[in-house]
Amino acid sequence: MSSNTAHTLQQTVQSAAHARGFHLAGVTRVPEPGSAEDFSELAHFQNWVAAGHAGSMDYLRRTDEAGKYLRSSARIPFPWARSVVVCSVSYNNAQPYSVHPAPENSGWIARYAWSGHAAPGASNEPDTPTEPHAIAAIPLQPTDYHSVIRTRLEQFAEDLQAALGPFTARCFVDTGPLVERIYAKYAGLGWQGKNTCLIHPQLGSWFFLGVILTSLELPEAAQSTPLPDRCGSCTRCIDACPTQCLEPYAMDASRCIAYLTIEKRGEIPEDLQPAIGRNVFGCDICQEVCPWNRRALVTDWPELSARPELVNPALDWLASLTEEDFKRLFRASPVARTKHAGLQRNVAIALRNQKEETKTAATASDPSVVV
Ligand code: B12
Ligand code: SF4
Ligand code: SF4
Repeated sequence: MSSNTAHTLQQTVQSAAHARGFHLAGVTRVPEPGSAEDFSELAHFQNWVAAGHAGSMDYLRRTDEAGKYLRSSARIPFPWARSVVVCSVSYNNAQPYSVHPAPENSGWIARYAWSGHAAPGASNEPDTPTEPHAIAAIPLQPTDYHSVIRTRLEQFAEDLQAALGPFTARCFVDTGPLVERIYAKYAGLGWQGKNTCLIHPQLGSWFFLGVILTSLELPEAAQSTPLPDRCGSCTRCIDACPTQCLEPYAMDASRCIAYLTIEKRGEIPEDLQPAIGRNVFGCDICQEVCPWNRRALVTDWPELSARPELVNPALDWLASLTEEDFKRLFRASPVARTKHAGLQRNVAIALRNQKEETKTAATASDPSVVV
C-alpha cells in the first residue's frame, strides 16, 4: 500500500465512522505477540492476573490450549487478525456527579448505565437544546450500550468492506477477548490515564469503545498516531478512590467498587463495605475528579439519553423494588447484570453506610460529646 493509499484508508475510516455517528475512530495494527512491534502494555497483563487483580472475573483468565492468556494478544484468539478499527461513543449526559451535593438518602448508579431511549412515536425529546435530556414526560425505555453500539458498528464494518474490498471482520463492544483500551490508545483515541481509563481532550473519559478486528494488513503509514499522556503530576483519581485500589496506571480490580457492585456475586467483604458509600451500581469517582472531564462533550446519541429516575435514585425506592419491578425497569439495561439480588445487596450496604454517616454527623454536632 502506498502512502497515498494509506492516507485514503485513514480518510475512508474517518468519514465512514463519522457518517455512522461515532465520535472518534482510528486504526492500528494487531502485532505478533512477543514481537518487537508488540504493545508493551500487554506485557503487564500476565502479572496483573497472577497478582489476583481480576478477582472472580474468570473470563479475564481464559487461555488457549498452550496456556497463553487470550487477552495478552488479539492474535491468540483470532490468528487472522492484522489490524483493528477502534471507535468511541460518548455516553456523557448533562447531569450531576456523585461527588456533587445530592438529595438526602439517594444512591448512585454509574453514568454509563443510565441509558434510555424514547419509545417509537413518543415525544420526550428535550424542548430546547439548553435542556438536554430534561425530565421526560414519558419514561425512556432502557437501552444497553452493547447492542446499541454493536448495531452501528456492524453497519460501519459493512461500509468499510464496500469501500475497501472484502476482508474478514469481527465486531466487539466490551465483550471480546481483548484489552480494548490498549488498541484504542494506539488507534489514537486517547491516553490511558492513571485511573486506567482512556482519556481524550474533547471527550474526557465518558465514552465507550467499539472495535472491529480485521484481516487487513496495515502498513506503518496507515496507522493512527497515539496521543501523548497528559496526566502530568496530577494524582486526583488515586487520592479520591474510596477503596484505594489505584496505583498510577494500574488497578486492583478485586477492590474496585465497580467490580464489587456489578461483577462480584455473593457477599462483599465486610472491610470494603463502608468505602462503597452510596454507590449501588458501579462507581464514577475516579473519573468525576479528573480535570479532563470538566468540559467533556455531551452525547448526541438519543439511545444513550439519561433516564432521570436513575440519576441520584432514592435508596428507599430501590429497596422497595420487587423482582418483577426490577425486570421491568432494567430489562435490556446494563443494570440487569447485577441481577435483583445483587442490587438489593448493594442497596442494603448503601442504606447502612448512610445510617452510619448520619450517626457520625450527629455525634460531631453534639456539644455534649467531648473530643
Ligand atoms: C474487566 C473490565 C472492568 C473491570 C476492571 C477494570 C480494569 N481497570 O481493568 C471493572 C469491573 C472494575 C471495570 C470498571 C469500569 N469499566 Co470496564 N471493562 C472491563 C473490560 C471488560 C476488560 C478490561 C481489562 O481487560 N482489564 C484488564 C487490565 C489488565 O487492563 P487495564 O486496566 O486496561 O490494564 C492495562 C494497564 O493498566 C497496564 N498495566 C497493568 N498493570 C500495570 C502495572 C504497571 C506498573 C503499569 C505501569 C501498567 C500496568 O497494562 C494493562 C494492559 O495489559 C473492558 C472491555 C474490554 N474488553 O477491554 C471494559 C472497559 C475497560 N470498561 C469500561 C468502563 C466504561 C468502565 C467503568 C467506567 C464503568 C463504571 N463506571 O462502573 C469502570 C471504570 C473503572 C476504571 N477506573 O477503569 C470501558 C472504558 C472506556 C474508557 N474510556 O476507558 C471499557 C473499555 C468497555 C467499553 N467497551 O467501553 N471494568
Ligand atoms: S471506579 Fe471507584 S473504586 Fe474503582 S478505581 Fe475508580 S474510584 Fe476507585
Ligand atoms: S485525575 Fe489526573 S491523574 Fe487521574 S486520570 Fe485524570 S488527569 Fe490523570
